[in-house]
Amino acid sequence: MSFVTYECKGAYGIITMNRPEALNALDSSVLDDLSSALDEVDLDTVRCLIITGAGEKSFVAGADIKEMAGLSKAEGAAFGKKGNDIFRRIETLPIPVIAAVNGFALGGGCELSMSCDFRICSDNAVFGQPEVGLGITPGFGGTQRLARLIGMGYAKQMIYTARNIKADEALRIGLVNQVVPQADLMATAEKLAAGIAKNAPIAVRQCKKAINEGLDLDMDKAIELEETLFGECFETHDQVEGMTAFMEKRKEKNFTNN
Ligand code: DAK
Repeated sequence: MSFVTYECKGAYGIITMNRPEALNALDSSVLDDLSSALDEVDLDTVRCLIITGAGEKSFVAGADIKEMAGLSKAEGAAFGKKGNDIFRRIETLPIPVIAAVNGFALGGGCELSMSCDFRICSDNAVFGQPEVGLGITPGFGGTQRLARLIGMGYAKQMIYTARNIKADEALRIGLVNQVVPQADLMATAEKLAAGIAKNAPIAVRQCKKAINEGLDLDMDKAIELEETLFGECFETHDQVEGMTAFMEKRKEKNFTNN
């Protein structure tokens, strides 16, 4: 039985973290299954991915504390690398990834959501980096991505205090883009994914690359990167189609990912 499921719904796909008896906590098997679920995504046809958690209580309640409890230094580092490699794969996946956070997103769960392009959440969502209360540092990118997302001050406060925050505070500090009633979460995420999937896929991919890679460069180099990626859109079928549709005053566009 897999702890992570993948469902393809045409132009978008849904990955569900599915270990509800442990609030979808991440142990080695869950991480392996997440990696396998990512292998299943056909990047030629799927244009957006959603990651969510099974059940109404939890997205992911963190790395599995019971598994981590007995790790040696070397095993701890290896576990950290395993998670980091997968989260980095999500972050650099050529298609956009939306985290639909349906409850607890603590520790590794908050970090998983931050490896996605953006987050929406249900009104019962709770975010936090409780690691220092467990005697460890965030180990799946939390010390890096949280500060980049919400700024150093809030990130340091959240990490040093290990205090959990509710959905409304997560919205206020920019950790999530939208809060919706739990019953509407997946419909909202799917509508967003379908909307993204309607746009020219090559252009969307180039935007993801430009934003992700550009943020690590100085402005001159970042602008050069944008110019290169912009130039690469030309002479594609989808660039010709998008602009022709505008000139013909046509709403329907036949983007083919070519
Ligand atoms: N690990 C293992 N089991 C967990 C879990 C977790 N993170 N969270 C929940 N569970 C399990 C509970 O043990 C319980 O199982 P049983 O005891 O019934 O068998 C079941 O899920 C239901 O949980 P509760 O009974 O506790 O449910 P409540 O509603 O009362 O409480 C809660 C929900 C989310 C407030 C509570 O479960 C909780 O505080 N969970 C732990 C949250 C947490 O501290 N998460 C952060 C984990 S630390 C690194 C790599 C990675 C990391 C760090 C370093 N490197 C190696 C460098 C990442 C660290 C973390 O994520």
